[in-house]
Amino acid sequence: MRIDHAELREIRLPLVRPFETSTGRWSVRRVLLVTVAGEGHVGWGECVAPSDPSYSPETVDTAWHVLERFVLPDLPGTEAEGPETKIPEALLAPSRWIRGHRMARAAVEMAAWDLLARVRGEPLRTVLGASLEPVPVGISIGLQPDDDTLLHRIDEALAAGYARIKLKIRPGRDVEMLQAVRRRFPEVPLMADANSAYSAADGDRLAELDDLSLLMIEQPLGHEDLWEHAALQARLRTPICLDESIRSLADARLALELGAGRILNVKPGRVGGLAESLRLEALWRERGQGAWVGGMLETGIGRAHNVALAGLPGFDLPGDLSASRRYWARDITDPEWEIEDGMIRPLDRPGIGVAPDLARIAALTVRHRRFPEA
Ligand code: OSB
Ligand code: MG
Repeated sequence: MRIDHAELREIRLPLVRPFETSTGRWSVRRVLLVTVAGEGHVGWGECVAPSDPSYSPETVDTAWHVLERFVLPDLPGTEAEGPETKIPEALLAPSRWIRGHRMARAAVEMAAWDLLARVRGEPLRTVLGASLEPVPVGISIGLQPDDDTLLHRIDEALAAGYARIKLKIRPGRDVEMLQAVRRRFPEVPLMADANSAYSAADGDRLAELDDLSLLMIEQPLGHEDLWEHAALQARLRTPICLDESIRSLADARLALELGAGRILNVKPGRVGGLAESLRLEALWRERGQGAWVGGMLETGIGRAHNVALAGLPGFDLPGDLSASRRYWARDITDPEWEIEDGMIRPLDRPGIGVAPDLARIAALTVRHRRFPEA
């Protein structure tokens, strides 16, 4: 497979409602889209880096810089053959020397997976080695101004069929808030995500969550605090799920060795792409630990990659996949993603399955570059 040219664009898409976490508030999603063209087909990838470095060091602008300056200029003309699942990473070999910037590189790697699947005429799910079965879907609900609003949002999510509710927490909106939710919804599969809002000194407070039958507590401590997570896990009954802390297979091996968490949230952007996600899935499955596919407020394009990945057997827990309408008044793909009976179904069509709405994407584009230029 050969890549002839690539394109990079930034679009801006307003969220239907602001999304608030312990680190800040998202109102408009700035999204970088990458296309790679070759063999008569075009593959699409989405960069999940946010506007600011609050989730990881990467931002939309660092990703643009690294892609424009170091990754995409070397891509046209690269060729790779051999075992199918090695091709996307092999196509990125010219930029293997780059340290970090995984979200930037993942956008290209994922576009190469879509291209590979389209060239083969198979759904991305199939190329990744997964079935086309629908998968259960959870929802991530941001911080709300008060408990009444939160309970109302949970009612809406349950009515929409979501199979698991994840609530964002932070100091000041944690134990009492979750107790109120548990009183109202004693049986709902519930979990909390702190996005690193706590430190090792908050162990007593976090231990109070053990009485709430949470499925897991996601990333309570700092993004570099694996050792502290291990100490916390040793005193909690509730499983810890790691998100920000796991950027690679090496991080995951260390986390397992330390006992830093029992459950893994895999976001392909965070770990550098789908190939690394497959290695994480295999590792976690071999160890018999729970795992699921996370989200970063993606458009229908990034969501399609996540839905494809979520079909692998190691992802045995509902992912943060969500319907398009949860975030967007109108998505940029045809069709948009829908939930049916708490499940999301991959499309039986080549590649990511959904068609990017080119006219709408053009109308939303604020900057654009082509490699090689025209
Ligand atoms: O921590 O999982 C997270 C959104 C943006 C950044 C980080 C996170 C999230 C979510 C939303 O929880 C997941 C989604 O529905 O896309
Ligand atoms: Mg998280």
